[in-house]
Amino acid sequence: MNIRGILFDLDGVLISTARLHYLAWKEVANQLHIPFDEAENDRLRGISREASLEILLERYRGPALTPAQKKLWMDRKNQLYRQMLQDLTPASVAPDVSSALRKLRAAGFRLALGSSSKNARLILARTNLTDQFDAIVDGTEITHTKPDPEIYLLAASRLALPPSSCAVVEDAETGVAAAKAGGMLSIGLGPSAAPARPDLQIRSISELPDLLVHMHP
Ligand code: B16
Ligand code: MG
Repeated sequence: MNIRGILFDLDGVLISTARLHYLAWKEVANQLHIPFDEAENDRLRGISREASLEILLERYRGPALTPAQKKLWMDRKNQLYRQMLQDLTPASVAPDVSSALRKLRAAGFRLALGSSSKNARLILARTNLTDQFDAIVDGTEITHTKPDPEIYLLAASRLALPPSSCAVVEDAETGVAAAKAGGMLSIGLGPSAAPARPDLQIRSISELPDLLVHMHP
């Protein structure tokens, strides 16, 4: 198998922002008297802000919310989340993430980011990761979110590579499904990705270089 490009998810793969998303949604859930815990939060991985609110509202028992009210709650969540992102620094990038990116670049792979988050560029800037990527696609550039393959197809095309020459690294079921639908090699990181049956499963990003290096032509 010839793999030339690696397409990375952001939240939950390169940076531990899943916990920050959880804390922000938890605040909204509390205010709306919706039961919400970290297990339920796993359903929001890789899902857009709009779709995340709809999942949260499955257990909402108050009067129906208008579209304008939904927008206010999404804005509230995003405001809380962005406040938390202010604490990110280059030190927020785990050493095994930096090391894996460095080794993969040295091995000749082209690297791209494919994040559903509209905050992805802010996160990359605060953590000094922007320059690590040959291409970046975020939630502001796509019409259909994961599990639709749009984000990864766009990332592959920005690397000027066919999907079959790319591997996707994902922590979410929706992201693995997007990779499969796009015709890329899917690599699941951690237990939340496993139910989508990725082509390869890893427990830590430190396993990536050894796994992929022999696939480079
Ligand atoms: P925002 P990823 C996703 O990012 C997150 O996993 C998901 O929890 C979040 O709701 C989504 O981004 C949208 O994020 O509200 O910041 O636009 O995993 O695709 O990097
Ligand atoms: Mg993710």
